[in-house]
Amino acid sequence: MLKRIIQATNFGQREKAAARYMKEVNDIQSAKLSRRELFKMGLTAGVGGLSMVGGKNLLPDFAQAEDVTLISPPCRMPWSERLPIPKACVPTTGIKGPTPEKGPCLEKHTMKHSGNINPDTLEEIEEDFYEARTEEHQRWDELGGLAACTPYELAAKELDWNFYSNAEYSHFKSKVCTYVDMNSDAVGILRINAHYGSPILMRMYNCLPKDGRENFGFGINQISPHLHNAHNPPTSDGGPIRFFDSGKWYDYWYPNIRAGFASTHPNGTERNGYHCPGDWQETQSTLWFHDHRFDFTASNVYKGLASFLYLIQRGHQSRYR
Ligand SMILES: [Cu+2]
Repeated sequence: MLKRIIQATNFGQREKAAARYMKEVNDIQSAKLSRRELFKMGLTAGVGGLSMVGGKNLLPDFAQAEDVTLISPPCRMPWSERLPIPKACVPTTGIKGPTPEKGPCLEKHTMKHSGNINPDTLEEIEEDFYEARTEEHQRWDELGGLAACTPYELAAKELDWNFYSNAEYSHFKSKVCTYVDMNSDAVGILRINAHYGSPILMRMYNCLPKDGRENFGFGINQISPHLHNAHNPPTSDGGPIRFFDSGKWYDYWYPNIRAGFASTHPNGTERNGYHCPGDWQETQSTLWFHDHRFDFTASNVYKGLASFLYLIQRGHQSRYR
């Protein structure tokens, strides 16, 4: 198999392999087999069933892996579990520590968390956190400041996770990094329910392991949670180079306002009986936020640093669970 891959990286070989693969795909299509029939023949699972189709060798070139030993993951029943509905984060009753003004907080917050455990006593260790944000929130006072915000406190943590519900594999733990709602202890993938016109302050603590090398192969312990899309100030967007270290927090302020509110549509727009600040055509809905650390976005997201933010018009929430 390895030899084949090496051969295929040669340009000429790769083109030939691609052409052969496409011919095989076309042969499968012209045989007019349904997906179910292909499964019955084992076409998607192994070598055996392939020769059954018209006596031809229809095995895609790169699938000839007879000498590969499977080491992980263990087998499991396909499609046996329902996809989970992301748990809704619960607003905090009050932001702990100093009131977050538009500028950064200079005091430390001391707290215990399950991501920092004394290995001898198995007790949570007190840890000092400092605010990583250095820039002021733009238009903070104009859009209501803290009084207008629904506050949330989330933490990025490393956890042991078992992807297998089968009791046989209960010991099969993987290290994941994910967001945890500190108010409800719900573990990601999470969901923040947001409404147009109601700003949110999402305080994100970086509780990932202090030693960035203890990352089980990929990812990094610095984070920059980026709310994908939405009309937010750059200070709260989670840009690739606005990442911060373990042991710090960062206040992300989402005004939840439509684009155009300060430029093209300062008086707002009317739509379906609603007055919309900004341009109603800029309305969005199901958003996600994910880590965006420069050079490590893919690996940190793959490790689990992603969640949802549903941004809806107040009055429409009955459509959502
Ligand atoms: Cu994104």
